[in-house]
Formats: sequence, C-alpha cells, structure tokens
Amino acid sequence: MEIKPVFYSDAFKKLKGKFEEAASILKGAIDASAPIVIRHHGDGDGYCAGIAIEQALLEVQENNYGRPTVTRYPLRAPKYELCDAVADLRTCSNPKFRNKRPIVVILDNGSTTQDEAALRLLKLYRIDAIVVDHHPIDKIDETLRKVHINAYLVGGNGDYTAGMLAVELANLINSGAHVKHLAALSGVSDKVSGEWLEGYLKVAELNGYTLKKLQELYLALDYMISFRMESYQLLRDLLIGEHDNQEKLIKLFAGEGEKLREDRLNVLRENAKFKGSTAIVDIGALMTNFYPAPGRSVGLLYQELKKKDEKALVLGYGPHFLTIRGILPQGLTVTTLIEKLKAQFQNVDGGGHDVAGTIHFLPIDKEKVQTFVNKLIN
Ligand SMILES: [Mn+2]
Repeated sequence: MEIKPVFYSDAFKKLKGKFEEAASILKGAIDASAPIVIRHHGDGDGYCAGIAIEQALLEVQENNYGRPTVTRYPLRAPKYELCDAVADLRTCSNPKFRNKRPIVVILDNGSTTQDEAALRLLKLYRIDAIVVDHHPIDKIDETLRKVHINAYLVGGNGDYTAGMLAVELANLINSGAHVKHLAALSGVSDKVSGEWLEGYLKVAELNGYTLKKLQELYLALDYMISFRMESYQLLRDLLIGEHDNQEKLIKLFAGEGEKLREDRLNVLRENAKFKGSTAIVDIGALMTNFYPAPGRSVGLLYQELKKKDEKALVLGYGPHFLTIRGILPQGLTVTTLIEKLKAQFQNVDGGGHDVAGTIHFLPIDKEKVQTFVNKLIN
C-alpha cells in the first residue's frame, strides 16, 4: 500500500524517489541488524530531524524484536567534520556489527564542501551516507552520498527544513511514529516561512500542537540543548513524550530560559553603540552565561530593533568572530563581506544566509576587522 506523505508538495513529489530509496536502505539495515549512526546539527531543526528518524527506526526495531543498532549524536560544529567521521567509524567497527554494512545518516548538514573530507572517509570504509539537508549545495562529488535529499536539488529552497524532510522520511519508514509535529517545530525553530511551514503547521495542529504551543516548545528546546550534555530521556520526553509531563517540562525550561534571554537583552540594549540603524555590540565582553549563545543573543536584539526599524542591522563582535543579523548596506551580503575580508586578512572563514551569518577571523585582527567593516558599511 502506498504511504501518503505527511504534507504533499511539489518538491516532495520531485524528491519522492530519493525518499523511497533512503527509507528502503534504512529498513533493510534494521532487518540486517546493521549499525545506523544518526548525526544531526545540534540546533532545534537538527534535533527535530534526529529524533524523528531515531524514533521511527527504534519502533520498527522493537516490533521486530531486533537488537538495538541505532545511535544518535548531535554534531558540535554546524558541519560534518573528519573528527565526527572518525568517531562514527569507531562506533561502526564494534565487533558486534561484524560483517554488517553500516549507514550514517547526516541531518541538517552534509551538503557543502565543509563536509566533503568526512564523507570521503566514510566512502573509503564502505559506509553509506544518507544526507538530509536544507543548506545550499556546493558542487562536490555526488557519489560521496548514497542518497542526498535536499529541496535545492529540485528547484526548492531552505524553507523546506531538515526537520520537515526527516519527518517525511520517518513517515515512509514507519507511518505510525508520533513525530509529525516535529516538522512544524523545526520550521518554527529555524524561523522559516512559506508553503511548507503553513502545511506542516496544519498537520501539527491536527496532532494537538497549536502554533503557540510549538513556540513555547521551541523556547524550551532551545534552552535544553544549550547545555551541551544531552539527557536522552529528557529530550525525548520534551519532544515526543507523554502530554502532561511534556507540558510541565515546557513550562520549566521555557520559563528559566526566558529569564536568561531577558537578562541578556537588557545588557545588550544598554551597551549597544548605535549609528543610525546599525547597532554594534561587543558580545564577547557582555556574556557571563553560556545561554543564549552569541548568535542567538545578537538575534534577540535584532528582532527587537526590527519591530521599529525595517533597516535594523546588528553587528556582534566576539574575540575572533563577527555575528551579523539584518540586511547589510551598500549592497553587501554576508558572502561578499567574507570575500572582502578574505582579501584583506588571513584565516577568514564563515558562512550564512543573506540576513544572518557568522565570520571568523584571527583574534589578533579584531580591531582591524572592526575598522575595516565600519568603513565598508558607512
Ligand atoms: Mn536547519
């Protein structure tokens, strides 16, 4: 019997063959008791994607009375790096998986040159990589991925989040898994808009998750994952757990996180230096607490300023990075700014979208970078 998608869209139709191929590989791996390592970006979207796939697979395995072979780890950096692939190789080389061909599922990462070396290592050791991502795709050897699911491949864009794509894949693996609301949650978390978000919001609502509840859930998740030491049970309880306990967790974590976000926003407001629509903050000197992280902190100030000024721009300087939120003046984008800095300074690196991004530089260049950027945007 044909399984209906969670939300039918043109991009889904075009990606359908890839979804089916990935689902059949993963179901086959479960039947063969082969190791499956799920690797996801450590942000809200990444966690939604990771838990959706994990839950779908675990249920199938349990129903088959199979030995558990599925593991899931968040990635530290927003890329799949060689050190991650080395760790995954170690997981898969456990003697209990002897002669089983492993699968690594990379979620909310895996489409860019930053992931290439690690994918190459997997291929060298005959480990198949399934990539589910919504970042713009760099031209690299497509054979490094067994299956690549990304709306950019079929004329779509990043608004079809990794969490939404992963929920569709999870649905094909096991349509009974209660993970459908994670698609909309991933969209709320990554602040996307458009037809997919609208569609998945309706699906979430039918499953008892209003937009208001999803927003609260996102804030609780945002704070919980900032601890960087994951409690397996707690995360699952928060995202897919039993209703009453879930409500209590949302309240507790969203409430505590809110206090810290308010504190940070107060400090940023008082210490920002304004030049017209541009606010400059020395984020490195304004943080004593790890939450919210620099990018999120700059984003909070930006969201507040943008309510009064469409042209609001926030530049947050850390000891070796610059975080940007808002539209840069003089026709600049994060990408062109990176190019200009690269021409001027050593070891510049970074990325992002047009209205958000982070650029890294050498700590010794901080003042010179500040002067250079100030001149460019004035
Ligand atoms: Mn994402």
